[in-house]
Amino acid sequence: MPPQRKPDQSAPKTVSATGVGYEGPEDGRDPRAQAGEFVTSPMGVRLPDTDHSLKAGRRGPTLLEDFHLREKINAFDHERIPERVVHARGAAAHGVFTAYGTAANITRAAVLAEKDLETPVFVRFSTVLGSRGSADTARDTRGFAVKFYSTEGNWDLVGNNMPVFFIQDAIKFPDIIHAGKPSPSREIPQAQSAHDSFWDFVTLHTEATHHTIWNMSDRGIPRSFRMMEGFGVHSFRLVNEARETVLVQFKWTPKLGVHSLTWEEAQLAMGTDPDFHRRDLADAIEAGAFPEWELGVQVFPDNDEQMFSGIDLLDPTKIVPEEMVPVQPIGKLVLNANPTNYFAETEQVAFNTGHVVPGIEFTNDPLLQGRNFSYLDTQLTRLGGPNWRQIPINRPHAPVNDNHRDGFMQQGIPTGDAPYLPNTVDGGEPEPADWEHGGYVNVPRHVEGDVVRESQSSFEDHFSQPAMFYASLSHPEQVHVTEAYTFELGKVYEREIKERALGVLAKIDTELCEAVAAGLGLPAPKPDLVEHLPASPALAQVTGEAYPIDGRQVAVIAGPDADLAGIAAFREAIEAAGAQVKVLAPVGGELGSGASTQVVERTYVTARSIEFDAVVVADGAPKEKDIKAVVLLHEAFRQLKAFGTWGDGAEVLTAAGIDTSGPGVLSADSGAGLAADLLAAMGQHKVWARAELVTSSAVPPAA
Ligand code: HDE
Repeated sequence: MPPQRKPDQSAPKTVSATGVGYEGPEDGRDPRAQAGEFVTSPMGVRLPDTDHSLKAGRRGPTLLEDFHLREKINAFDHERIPERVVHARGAAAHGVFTAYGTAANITRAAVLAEKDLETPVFVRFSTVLGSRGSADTARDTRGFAVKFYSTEGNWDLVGNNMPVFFIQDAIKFPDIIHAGKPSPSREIPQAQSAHDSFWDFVTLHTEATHHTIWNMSDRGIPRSFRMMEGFGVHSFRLVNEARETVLVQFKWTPKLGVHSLTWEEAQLAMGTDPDFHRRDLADAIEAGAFPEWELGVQVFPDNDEQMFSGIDLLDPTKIVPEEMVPVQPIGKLVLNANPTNYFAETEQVAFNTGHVVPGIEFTNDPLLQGRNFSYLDTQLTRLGGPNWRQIPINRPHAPVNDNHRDGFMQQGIPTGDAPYLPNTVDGGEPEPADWEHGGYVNVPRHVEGDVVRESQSSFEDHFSQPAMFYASLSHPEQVHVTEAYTFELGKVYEREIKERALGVLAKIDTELCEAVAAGLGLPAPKPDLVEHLPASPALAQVTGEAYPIDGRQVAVIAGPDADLAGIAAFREAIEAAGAQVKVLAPVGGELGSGASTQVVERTYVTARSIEFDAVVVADGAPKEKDIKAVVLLHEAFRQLKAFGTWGDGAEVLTAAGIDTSGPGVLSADSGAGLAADLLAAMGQHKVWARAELVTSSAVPPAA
């Protein structure tokens, strides 16, 4: 008989970080929340005064024995941790992932395979380049990182809102990030790619062309985190119960459709509301408009070549068009709760591509292989030691018996005397788990080759897919791409870099290249077009399809004489469809009197166009011309927002110089009557028929 586990050798009592037992909330207060009745020291000593330090006399020196002063200042001095080296700026939410069961034939991972299984998740969205305090709406790729607290361990799907990456090999990651981050000498510009070193890099490493054109497209300036796709980028290997494997690429499809800001909105938001995306996510969840995505996979045979129809599945700068391999839905994600504490959750969450569960394995994509090292490594600096896994937001929900010991800030109190295997001292436990017991048993993978610093020749095609991407976009999106290149390259000082960039565009599309060259005042190089696959309609975001409008915002311009009953009826109809109304008047306070009043939610001073998806003028709104109101209307018009009026509201638009018969300017007899048409217009996201009217004359629209 092997010896049995020893009884607990009197370890400290199980208590929370605040010293209170975990038994459950006392008086409805969560014992972990540090929200008890009395203020205490970190040791739990109740304090009579936290505003005065202990002094020898009212005017005397402060005493060293003032432990409260020293502990308070000491804790404050160490509140900051290093921000993430990339993706520093982010916002997150809790939610649930429900598997459809449709993936059961391709993976044994319960989180994906088990029909109706609900797995808790934590999802963090981010920008890449900006520091933690930068603005949300900078033109950039967005991170889309999902931590699944599955019954078989944590799985992290650490993706982006774009399906391709700048580089093909992890060894270049420090270089692309050094080139994209602010200049080492002046530390500007913040959170932007519109500077010399970024364009220097991407025109010298032309494998970056595909990701760069995605960044220059509307995907670089999303309207909301809720309206972005997400992609795993790499091919992953899935393994089913029969130990058969397939390669897959993951995609998140948002229920609300993929929508973007205009560049003007993005720029304005950087100043007027740098928290634009963070606020939108938190507000929507608080209002019950829970963001939703469907997870899908493109499935490929796992053969020796790891190619599909000439497209290298190990090259993260390539996609396989959905028209060639459709995305098969396998589950649904709903975000239903905001974090309680930004630092404890959103800042301390640690994602790692190396967090996988049985049934999900890696491929030899050289970018993925490097990431598997990096994400584990970075947490040591960021979170201060190996026990970052024990921080509440990072803990698996599956039992952990890892035999790891000690280290800074150990939170566990391991019992037992044999943290090694095999052992007899602790009765042989914990035991290794084989396949039948849910162990992470790798499916054998054949590997052989010479040791070389080289990549495969298929990695040398840098231009055919960017050309396909551009050809696939709708006309307004192509115009935006032209404007974005013209803006970004217009901020570059070195002529040689701009010329190199034009040389790249000459391979993608002649009109794009000529329009950008014209905007830069440089000669367009001769066309040098590459061949590409047929356009992929799935890549366009402006398709004419209508989408739900959950959480969208409508401004109603009103004043003391406005039709309050009409506003109430309008609000009811808009809110019933899931959007929100904000009443805007020249000054704050309440409109009306008696039983029918209306609180002014925004004033001409506090409102800015970027807050709203549509602008409506109520019957009876003030006719006096106010420059702030005129600016708001003009901006909203240029930003392609739907307009609506009822009664004499149209006069306000006319006085501001807006053509009430123009595209996307609706009118009705009553507030209720306007609502249905306005909702339909908002479902299209923007008034695309107005796009031509608001394009800068300096940028000739692409044909
Ligand atoms: Fe990351 N990346 N990355 N990345 N990445 C990090 O991990 C890295 C790459 C992505 O919300 C870091 O914990 C390398 C591709 C997201 O916390 C770091 C390479 C994709 C997030 C890191 C890549 C991503 C990160 C910084 C090239 C899309 C934010 C802090 C081989 C598929 C996660 C941290 C969050 C964060 C390294 C490339 C997405 C340093 C070396 C490709 C969404 O480990």
